[in-house]
Amino acid sequence: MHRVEVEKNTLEANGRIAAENRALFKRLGAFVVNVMSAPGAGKTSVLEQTIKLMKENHKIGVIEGDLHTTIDADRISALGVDSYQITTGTVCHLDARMIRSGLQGFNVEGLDLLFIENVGNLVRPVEFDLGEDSRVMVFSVVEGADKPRKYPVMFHEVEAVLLNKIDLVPYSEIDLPKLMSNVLDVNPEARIFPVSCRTGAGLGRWTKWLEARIHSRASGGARARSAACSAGGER
Ligand SMILES: Nc1nc2c(ncn2[C@@H]2O[C@H](COP(=O)(O)OP(=O)(O)OP(=O)(O)O)[C@@H](O)[C@H]2O)c(=O)[nH]1
Ligand SMILES: [Mg+2]
Repeated sequence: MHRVEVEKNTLEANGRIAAENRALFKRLGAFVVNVMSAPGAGKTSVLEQTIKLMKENHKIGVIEGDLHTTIDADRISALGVDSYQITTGTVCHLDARMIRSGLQGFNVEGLDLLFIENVGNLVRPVEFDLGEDSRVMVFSVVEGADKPRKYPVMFHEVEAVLLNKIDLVPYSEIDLPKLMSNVLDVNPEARIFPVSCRTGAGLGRWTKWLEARIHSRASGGARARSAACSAGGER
């Protein structure tokens, strides 16, 4: 019971800081996308490909969340895009306070698109509002068509699901139509983008949607979020 209270207070405090972050991002004119997934699904690869397609027309920055290394931030910097690494130690998600602290070392002014790559984890990141405008997730199709039903929370809480690594479909048992229908069962409003960072397939549709989403910002905004995981979930 006590643990439930602590969790509730933590999420409430997080929500207050997230609201401040959101107001700041809005004032500075940056559209913010929180990119989440299980480890290794392809978040950084999707960001690399997205940056290549969008950097000519958008001033982009990336905040990277990782347990220990700066590997992902280095991959982004190699593309000539400013990146900032937040290392979380043992914590399997970013929270609004970490983003606020990160903003002291990372200048968002002048950016029109800021990606935040969350720590690889399929459960915990979704509970923490960061002040983003949009939440998207990357899912590696080879993990299986049943996963949206087994781990529904993140699929339910995002606007878009990138089904990555479709180049591997011919070599796996994966039933792509079944996977897509399972995503829609959990979240009927989800935009689904089958993509491959290896071949580039599907990425144009994704970036087109994202551009339209940036332009419709005024009428959109972040989805209401609920702490759908029970208190005391893994960290
Ligand atoms: N075949 C194939 N491999 C991919 C694709 N996208 C990413 N990968 C590979 O998948 C592995 C993980 O990709 P990352 O982009 O590092 O994944 P991530 O989600 O950022 O990983 P973490 O940040 O560690 O959670 C790498 O070896 C990539 O080369 C894809 O579309 N097809
Ligand atoms: Mg990564």
